[in-house]
Amino acid sequence: KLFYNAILKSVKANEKLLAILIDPDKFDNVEIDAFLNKIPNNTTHLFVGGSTVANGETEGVVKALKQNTKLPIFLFPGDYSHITSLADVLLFLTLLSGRNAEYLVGQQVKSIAKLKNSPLEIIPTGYLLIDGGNHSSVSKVTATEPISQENAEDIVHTALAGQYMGAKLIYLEAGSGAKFPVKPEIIAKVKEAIKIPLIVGGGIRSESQKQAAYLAGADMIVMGTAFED
Ligand code: 1GP
Repeated sequence: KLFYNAILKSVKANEKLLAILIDPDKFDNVEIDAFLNKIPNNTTHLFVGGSTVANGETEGVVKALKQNTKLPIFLFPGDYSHITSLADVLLFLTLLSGRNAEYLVGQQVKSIAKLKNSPLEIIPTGYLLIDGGNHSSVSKVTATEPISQENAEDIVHTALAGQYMGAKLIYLEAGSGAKFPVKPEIIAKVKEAIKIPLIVGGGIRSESQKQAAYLAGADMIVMGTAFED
């Protein structure tokens, strides 16, 4: 549990984590140097994933990243077919905000053939899609509705259910390219309720949005669109 323990250690030391998300669908391996030079110096993790990624594309991107950076590479898959053992970690996602059995357990079962002999570190992650003001691709692909930000109690209870079910991370997701990110008040309420590290992503573009999310209690922030060309 090398990579998970490192997260716990950072959280304990109150060191904030920053993951940059690479969507293999929109990423050109030829530009890898330029990309790695452009991301912030305080980047701690690279996430690789997207809702719609062509077959084999994730592996190519992970391979290229591995050759060019020492940052830990976390898979953030939209589908079990995106899993590759070349990464360091798999965020084993459960879409807790939705009621689509395929994304609560179906995809997880389908992934096992690939995972049972894989060296990937697997981190059970409760994934909550929160309304970010536009129709996100997560919502489209999974045919689930996000939870409204008006519904703080529902969000907190869903996150806690995830923790009680055994999740080791909770991920609040407003959706890539969200009009507005998860509000600081929501982040604060979830952080107060749970005992496991909290990841927040979707629609975070500015330094002030980032700082507000950290201040509210996000342990790790994920940014994607802000670093896409
Ligand atoms: C990760 O989907 C987000 O949770 C990334 O969102 O592309 O809006 O930064 P952005």
